[in-house]
Amino acid sequence: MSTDQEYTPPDVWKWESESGGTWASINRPIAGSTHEKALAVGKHDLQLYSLATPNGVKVTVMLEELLAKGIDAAEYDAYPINIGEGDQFGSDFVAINPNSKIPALLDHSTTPPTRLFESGSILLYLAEKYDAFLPKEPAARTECMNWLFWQMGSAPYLGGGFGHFYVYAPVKIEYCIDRFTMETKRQLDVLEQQLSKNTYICGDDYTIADIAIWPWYGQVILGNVYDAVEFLDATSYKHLNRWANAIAKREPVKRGCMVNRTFGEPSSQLRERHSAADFDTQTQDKIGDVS
Ligand SMILES: N[C@@H](CCC(=O)N[C@@H](CS)C(=O)NCC(=O)O)C(=O)O
Repeated sequence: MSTDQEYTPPDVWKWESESGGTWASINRPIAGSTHEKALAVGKHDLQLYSLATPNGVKVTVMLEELLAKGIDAAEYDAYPINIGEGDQFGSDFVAINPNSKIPALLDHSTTPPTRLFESGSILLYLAEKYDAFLPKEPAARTECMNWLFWQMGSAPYLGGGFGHFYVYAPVKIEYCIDRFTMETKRQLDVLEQQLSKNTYICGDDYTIADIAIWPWYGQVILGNVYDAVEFLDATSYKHLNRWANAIAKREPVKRGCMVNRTFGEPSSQLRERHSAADFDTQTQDKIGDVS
């Protein structure tokens, strides 16, 4: 890889070498599966294949919130997909998500099973299926959709832009870090202003807009993601901190953050989940695996 400041692109880009950086070994310019791999299937209707990254956490928080509301039909089996090792390019996974990214969900309550990919689509599907965390009144529902889609369009600048160049890139490039820090701080201020007038993103009620936005913006503000609290002057966003802390204290959010987690404290990792009891007995510390 060239690390020159000045780069003249060739007429036609070619995939010649790894680009460097933390995720270089899994980056490819082509889609599709690379190997045959069957996925395990558990006993519940909902089968989740994911990882506890912010995009994955959106779905596990939603499922744990539904269960906490007493909606037992939302019971689910969750299996970890190791994106660092290329599990997302296995044949069964690609059949659920042709885009090869977690989270992916199969709903076996329909025939044939319904495949779901894209965290926003999954949240909306679950909210409609179980009639929860989505306002019914048309104007309120539209506002919730506005923020859900805001997240889907905005978070790639935070994750793929800021996070990539601040944390993962093989070299620190001032231009890139400046560009995406500017945009990230603008987005944080969008949320700060919205939350200065509302308890939750869309008003008085906690909705799938909060469930989509918190795993990225809430966790960046709290320092759980990217360790950039000081760099972003995150404590200066008072309303955003109030909201982020309130959501972090919810028990279903704490549980959702543990599911399919393969990093961090062993007691915080419930790599595979099949029932609520697993939180008490199956975390990495309890099963004696601290790898
Ligand atoms: N827009 C997608 C983004 C999903 C996504 O980027 N997932 C990442 C992990 S956070 C992934 O699976 N990366 C693997 C890869 O790019 O190969 C969603 O919200 O579901």
